[in-house]
Amino acid sequence: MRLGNEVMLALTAVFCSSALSAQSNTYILNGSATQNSCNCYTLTQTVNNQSGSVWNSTKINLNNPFDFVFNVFLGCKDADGADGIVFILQPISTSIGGIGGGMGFQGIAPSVGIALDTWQNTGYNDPVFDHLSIQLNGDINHADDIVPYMQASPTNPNIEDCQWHTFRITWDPALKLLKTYFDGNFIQQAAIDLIATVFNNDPMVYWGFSAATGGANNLQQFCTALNPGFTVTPSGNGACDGNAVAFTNTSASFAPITHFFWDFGDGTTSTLASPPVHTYPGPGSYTIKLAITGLDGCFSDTLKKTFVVGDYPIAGFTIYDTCEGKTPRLRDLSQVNFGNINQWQWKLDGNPVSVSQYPSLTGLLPGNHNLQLTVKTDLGCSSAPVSEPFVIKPVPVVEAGFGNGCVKIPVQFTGRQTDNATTISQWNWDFGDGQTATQQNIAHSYADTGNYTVQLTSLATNGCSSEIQSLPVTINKVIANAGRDTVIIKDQPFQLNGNGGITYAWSPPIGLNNPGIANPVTILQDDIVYTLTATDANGCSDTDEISIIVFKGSAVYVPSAFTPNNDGLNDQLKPSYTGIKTLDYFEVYNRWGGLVYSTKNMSAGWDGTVNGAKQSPGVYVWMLRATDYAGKVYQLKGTSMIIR
Ligand SMILES: [Ca+2]
Ligand SMILES: [Ca+2]
Ligand SMILES: [Ca+2]
Repeated sequence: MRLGNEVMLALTAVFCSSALSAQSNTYILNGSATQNSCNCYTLTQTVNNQSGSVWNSTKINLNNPFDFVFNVFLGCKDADGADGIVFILQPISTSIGGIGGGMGFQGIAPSVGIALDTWQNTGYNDPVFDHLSIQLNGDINHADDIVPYMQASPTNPNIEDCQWHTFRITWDPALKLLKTYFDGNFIQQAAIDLIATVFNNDPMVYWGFSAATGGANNLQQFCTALNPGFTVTPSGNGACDGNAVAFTNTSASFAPITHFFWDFGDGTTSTLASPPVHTYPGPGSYTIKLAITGLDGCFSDTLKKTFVVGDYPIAGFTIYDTCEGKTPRLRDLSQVNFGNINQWQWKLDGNPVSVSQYPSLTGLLPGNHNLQLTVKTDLGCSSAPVSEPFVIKPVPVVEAGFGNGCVKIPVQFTGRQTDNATTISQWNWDFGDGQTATQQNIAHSYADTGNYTVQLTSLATNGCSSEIQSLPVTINKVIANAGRDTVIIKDQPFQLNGNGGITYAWSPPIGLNNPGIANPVTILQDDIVYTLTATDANGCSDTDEISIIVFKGSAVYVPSAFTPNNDGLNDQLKPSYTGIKTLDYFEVYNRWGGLVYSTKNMSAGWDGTVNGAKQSPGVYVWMLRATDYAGKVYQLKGTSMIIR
């Protein structure tokens, strides 16, 4: 920014509306300065090359301490915002100021300036950040500073942030200490005998602000502080119904506060600096207001804060009896009219168990229990505790007894109760083959072989079910084979050949050397049918029969006549065979030697026709060859007559 140290002369004098204090309520405005309200002034507008200053019209005596609190506004432009404002003590005039980087302070001597500098003038060794400095006699070059400059805001290198900030300056003549604060934070101090060192032993000085713009600008303002403030106890969100609430005044003001106006939001008010504790008429949200008036006659804005008075919640819940191993069903029914329940304290059988809305109630032992709940709101209001009894009911315990079985043979299933706390009212068998039963003990037959999963549960009279017992069962099957039917020779040993099982029994035992083995030897005199019972390792069994014919001798007989008239008697010429194993042929010829019939089938015979034509009565010749079971061959020839 361009150097600017022009000193301006007085232009205007403006008076505040109240005349409560002759010393502090009259201010003289110069240059671009304007009054915004009773206690607030604009020093420069957003216009280049402006100079504004505001001076209290009455000198103060530096032999007395002061504690000045201001609100300052450095504008809304940072990089292109300039130049800053300076609090100045000087004995010369109420009509001085100047434009540019000197901020209206440059060149004024004797003087003390406390600058809030928002433009970096490298020629004056300004840092890049907005800074606070304590300087003497209008010398703005930091090379000559009596104490180091500091960043003006400890939290932000930029104070041209469109915000109001507090700016406090105190003077202690006993300690000869000048101290500065920004937004409530101590920033810098200078230990200096101002009266003797700077002001040539004259304690009387004017105080005021100057500000300037140059090639860049900002809206720059200050107020003599008139900031209402208070705290409420209890702090936080609020209080519970019926509790006393305390209010503490924390207002900050340039001039002494002459009047307080409290509105507690419930129709009651107070004008005391420290109002008595207050009890609100009931739960609700109240708007507390405080406005103050300074000794200079200025009225503050009204500070408003919302304060919530909560009511007491009512704890409530329902809990349902359940069976051991299950979690009892729980429903929180707590309620509150004002505020929000955000804390739950559960006690189970007298012991704290949870602070969740829904505690985890698992693994409880059977028996009588008691659950207690106390709730609290976000306003800190607690309910009375409520309790509910509940019961964890015992569950039956059962065992299933059975063994592996055989197809279509009933398997015995046995249910056994092993607890003594329940009375079982129903048993539930699932045999794994789609069949179920509800008896304690029951026989069940499986239609097919296989591995099945049997499940057993029981239901007790208290409504609780046992855990599912799940066990495998194997169903087996045996197919007995006694061998093919056969013909054997009388009195000759014959070995039977049974299979299909592990153990065997042949019945009847006639002729057998051992009826209890698979392959006994039999010697027979007469035909017999044996029944073989084969049994496997699981006890499954099956039976099969073998029919044995005993060959005792052979014979062939051919009738000498037959009567093929379809009367059912002797209608065929058919040999009878005894002990014959195979027939090679049986042939019939007519009287002219023509073959009229031939067969190898021992159950067949001639019906007296050839190609459907009845043959004439008379004599026919037959020939036959057959072999018996002993190997004897019959070669026979003879005649038979057709009789019609
Ligand atoms: Ca700036
Ligand atoms: Ca500067
Ligand atoms: Ca800045």
